[in-house]
Amino acid sequence: MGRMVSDQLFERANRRMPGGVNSPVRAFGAVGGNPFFVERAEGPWLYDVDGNRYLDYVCSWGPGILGHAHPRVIRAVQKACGRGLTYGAPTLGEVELAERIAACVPDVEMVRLVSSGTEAVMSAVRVARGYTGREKIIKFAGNYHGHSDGLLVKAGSGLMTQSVPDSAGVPAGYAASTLTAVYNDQESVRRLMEENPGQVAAIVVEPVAANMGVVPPGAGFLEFLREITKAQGALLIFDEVITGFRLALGGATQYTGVHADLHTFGKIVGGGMPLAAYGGSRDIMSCVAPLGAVYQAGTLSGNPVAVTAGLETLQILMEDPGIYDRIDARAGKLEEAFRGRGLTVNRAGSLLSAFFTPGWERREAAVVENYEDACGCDREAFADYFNRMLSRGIYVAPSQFEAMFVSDAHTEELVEETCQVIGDL
Ligand code: KE4
Repeated sequence: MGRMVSDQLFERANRRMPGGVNSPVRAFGAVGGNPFFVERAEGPWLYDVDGNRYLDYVCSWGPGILGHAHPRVIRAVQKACGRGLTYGAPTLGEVELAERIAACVPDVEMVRLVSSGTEAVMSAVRVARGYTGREKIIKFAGNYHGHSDGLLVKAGSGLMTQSVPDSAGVPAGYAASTLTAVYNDQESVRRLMEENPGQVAAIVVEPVAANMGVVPPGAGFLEFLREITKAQGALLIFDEVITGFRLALGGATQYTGVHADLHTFGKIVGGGMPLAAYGGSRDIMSCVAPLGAVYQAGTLSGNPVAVTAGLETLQILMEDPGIYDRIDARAGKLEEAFRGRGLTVNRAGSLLSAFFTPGWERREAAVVENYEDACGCDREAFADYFNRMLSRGIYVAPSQFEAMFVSDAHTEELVEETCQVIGDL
């Protein structure tokens, strides 16, 4: 089927919204053509306005670990809506969600609910600065932590997709307080710490990078970050907006064994609704207003409908932790299929990326361990792969620098079919 209605909608959208979208990477800029407009989603499927159906490996960029429109989550949200959409006052649900996050992630004794991953990471960095009294932060090239000014430096995700790692409009002063290291390169971190003694408030890191494509931490890398931050009096912030409740119920710490001072969450924790969170020890989180001097607030923070979606999602995951074994195994099948095509694949649990590294056509072995490796990939080859998959009804992220997500709704049969398509590409 064609995509005539989507094309018409995209034309209308472009008249009223920059790029016709509300988030850049959705515009298909890196892969050509126009994006399809979604009418509804269910389980592993997206249905567009022209009646096409796609097997969805984007899962809304991560929240959809249970698949779309999980019946229990929908029922809970429908009931919550009947009690009103927002109160701007404390609710039982917020207490229960804070308790549930703390039960899953032992580093988190206290948590603050916010409305987006950007807000969560921006706030966690402010807490680290307030707690340490220091200004500078270290991030990693290719890591993406949302679009707050100080973190749009050498960022991944849509900025890499558009080849603009540093956004316009960010005052030089902000960028000056953000130091950039090389992911998986301990020396690059050590050098920045030595050049800025006593000035680094925190290292913020994606414990498994997923915004330059998936790049897992090399052996000892996270352990090194934990040691050097402790030795230097800086905090370690795990940005778990993607990895939280994705790699395991306990997120990156359960998956890697490495602890952090602050964790940020998004996507899954909100069950697909606008809800995110940041948290850490009682000592550190006591800095946050109204308890402490670090101000952070939000009209819709802890929104009762979003909290309901998050609570029900985490409840389902806690009742059936076997989900993680299932989605990890299915992602492993996809990994095998991509390797069978001679592609370099990075995978962490149910997160994976196939890279079109230089020489991929000749099946030349390559590794992608950092931003520079990822930047060297063949974007045209990726675009061709994306469109060939889409033409076979399989929707992967429209960017080499995003992850492929597997949900519990992706059955073994559907994954097997996908592997066939990958094999025939
Ligand atoms: P949001 O503000 O988009 O909810 O979260 C920002 C964020 C923070 N930290 C990490 C590790 C993230 O991956 C993100 C957002 N992820 C992108 C996709 N890689 C969101 C998709 C988009 O920008 O449209």
